[in-house]
Amino acid sequence: MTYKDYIKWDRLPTTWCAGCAIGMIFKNLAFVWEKMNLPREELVIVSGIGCSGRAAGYYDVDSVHVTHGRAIPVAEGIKRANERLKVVVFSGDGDLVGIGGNHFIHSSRRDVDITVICINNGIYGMTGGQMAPTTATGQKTLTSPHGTAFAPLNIQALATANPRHFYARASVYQLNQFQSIVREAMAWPGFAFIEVIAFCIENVGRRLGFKNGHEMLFKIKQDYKMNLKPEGLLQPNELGVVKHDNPAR
Ligand SMILES: Cc1ncc(C[n+]2csc(CCOP(=O)(O)OP(=O)(O)O)c2C)c(N)n1
Ligand SMILES: [Mg+2]
Repeated sequence: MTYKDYIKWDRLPTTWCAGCAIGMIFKNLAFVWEKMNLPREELVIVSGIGCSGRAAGYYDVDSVHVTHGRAIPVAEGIKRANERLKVVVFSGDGDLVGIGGNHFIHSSRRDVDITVICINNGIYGMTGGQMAPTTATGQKTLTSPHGTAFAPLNIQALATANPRHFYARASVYQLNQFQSIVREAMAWPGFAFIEVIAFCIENVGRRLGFKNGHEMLFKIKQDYKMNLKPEGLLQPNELGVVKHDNPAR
């Protein structure tokens, strides 16, 4: 098996804009499955609606592209029906922690054994760049032309609220780290949530003065640092894994 076996090449080119972050994450995920030597028939991908949510249709494995916000409960249902499957959710921040936020907190509470990969570009990308619950305070968007006054949702706090948890923050720049986190998450026997810091050039970046996706990628490089052994939670600018396996914490 190579990473190429997990991708529907006849569906390419993808719908993603030139310079988009999603394709890099999409491809690196397939690299991980190649390293795991994971049989395609043991893998299921579930995506919701959004640019990130298009991934389900591009992987050459059993996949479901569900209604907006419902990727996590559908993934939970698949896993509960067939425990042998590796079930991976690949979707956006708006989908998973905006409209789907309630499912996120309850599936994590039930600690169902799935891996959730949340492409956090801090925006509703597909619909044109509207402010999302993840948009940084002060950021200008289509629907917050003077900068949003609100604080972004603290995903880490929600994901680590339960005694047993696995939360990781990765980025589209640090892709080797992303790969090792995915391996760890897929081996974790419980709900594993990976927030991948990404960007959207066409519907956010250009309004902010970025010339291309490359410039946004390097902004992530500057803004985020790895913390391989966090004591407690990650700082907002840190990437790493926060996990706790002992229910009697
Ligand atoms: C029930 C419902 N409400 C709203 C929409 C419109 N809609 C489509 S994609 C989207 C946001 C997607 O944002 P995100 O999940 O962050 O994905 P991105 O496009 O940024 O990758 C919205 C609000 C919809 N399709 N269905
Ligand atoms: Mg988004």
